[in-house]
Amino acid sequence: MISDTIAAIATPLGAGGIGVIRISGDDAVKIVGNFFKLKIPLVSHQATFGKIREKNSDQIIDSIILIFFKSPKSFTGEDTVELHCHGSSYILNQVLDLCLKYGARLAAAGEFTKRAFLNGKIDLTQAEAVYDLINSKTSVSLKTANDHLEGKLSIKIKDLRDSLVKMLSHIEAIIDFPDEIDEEPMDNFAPTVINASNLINQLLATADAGKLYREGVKIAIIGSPNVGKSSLLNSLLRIDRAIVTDIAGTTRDTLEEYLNINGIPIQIVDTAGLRHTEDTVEKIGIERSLVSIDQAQLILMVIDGTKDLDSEELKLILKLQETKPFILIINKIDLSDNLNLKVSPQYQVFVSAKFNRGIEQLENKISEILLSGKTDTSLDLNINTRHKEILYRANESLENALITIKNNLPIDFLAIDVKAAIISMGEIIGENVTEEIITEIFANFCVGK
Ligand SMILES: Nc1nc2c(ncn2[C@@H]2O[C@H](COP(=O)(O)OP(=O)(O)OP(=O)(O)O)[C@@H](O)[C@H]2O)c(=O)[nH]1
Ligand SMILES: [Mg+2]
Repeated sequence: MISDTIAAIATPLGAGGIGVIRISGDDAVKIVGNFFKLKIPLVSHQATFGKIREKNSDQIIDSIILIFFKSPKSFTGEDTVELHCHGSSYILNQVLDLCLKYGARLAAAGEFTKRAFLNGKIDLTQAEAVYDLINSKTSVSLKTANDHLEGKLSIKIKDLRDSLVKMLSHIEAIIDFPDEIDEEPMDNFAPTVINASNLINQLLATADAGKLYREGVKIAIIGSPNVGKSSLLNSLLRIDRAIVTDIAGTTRDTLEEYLNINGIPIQIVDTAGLRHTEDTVEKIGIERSLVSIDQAQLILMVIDGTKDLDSEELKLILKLQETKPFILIINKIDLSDNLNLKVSPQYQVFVSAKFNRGIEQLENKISEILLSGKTDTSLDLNINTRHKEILYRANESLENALITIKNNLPIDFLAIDVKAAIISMGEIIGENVTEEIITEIFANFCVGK
């Protein structure tokens, strides 16, 4: 049972216009009353202006806006007070200290959201959506998070579970009251099981895209010196980020940046040009380039379209063909575009990094490759890895149920499998989950959320 009152700074530390402290629990109002003159009666959802200062002290700490949310109409479901202070980490820490001094406990990571879940305000998919919302990097991950927060996934899962629960009670009635309820041909149960399994497969098909949009991928730009790798980085970023010169070996260290390509969060790395060198610094840079190639899920291999491929480039392309998805980028098409390619990579794009030509085609090619085989257009719910594991298990139970039906085995077996599937579905929305799983989910949150 939740009994104590928790407090935390809910906004990021550092100077800002405002900074918010959140206090949740039975004693929230009483605690705040020790350093803020409350207007009685305190009205829920109304802002009150006032000063923070300890009783019997002249020292003002801050002038703030207080908002009270009376249980159960708050995010956590408990009495909650928000103190909107000026955004100084010194002020916020002073006020937080007062909360702790008068009886609040410092909230653990994600504890406000955990309480919202434990108090039945949101289910587990919605709690996960709160995390995704805070961490969303592109419009696609934002939409998924909002969809899940609205309960779109929960509704699907609950409908699915309800259909199985209905079937299970029918099966159990047949088992428990054999004299009163006529036995049914096993085949009659097949459609419900098949429907459930189909929907689960549809949901599973969104998992890979979900992971891609949530977590993103790492892409490395590689190639010989002077082919235009840094120019390409700059045109993808649409800013002059990396140094570009006509001197071969300009980029000596890897350079990482973040991009949003058609809704996919991308970490992009510009690397030092690959060549044999005796220069110590350049050598280390090239070693780092090789590490980046290893770590990337997709490679952009740049070549100079005005020159023939040299033997090193050919070797690299052949190696990539065996190991990694890559796009061959033929650069400098403003100078010449009648290149006679000796290789036929699966993907190639012609660009002029200097004059921003072909960049959009390149971006589309990148998202097309990353999404290939991952999108399911019928359901854009983008489930996460935890949902995926549970749905796999649920599907296994349903497959067993189908085997029971096909082989006309005793109906008790069917009851066992359907029950297992129902329990799995419950785990997704947070019914019958262990304390361990709950702790793991909320441990990823930040303090104050
Ligand atoms: N005409 C033309 N010149 C380009 C293009 N892209 C790059 N360059 C020029 O090629 C030279 C090398 O460009 P960088 O972007 O520094 O090449 P890099 O591959 O990063 O080179 P290193 O860092 O030395 O490995 C510069 O003078 C660029 O202006 C292009 O599309 N067209
Ligand atoms: Mg460079």
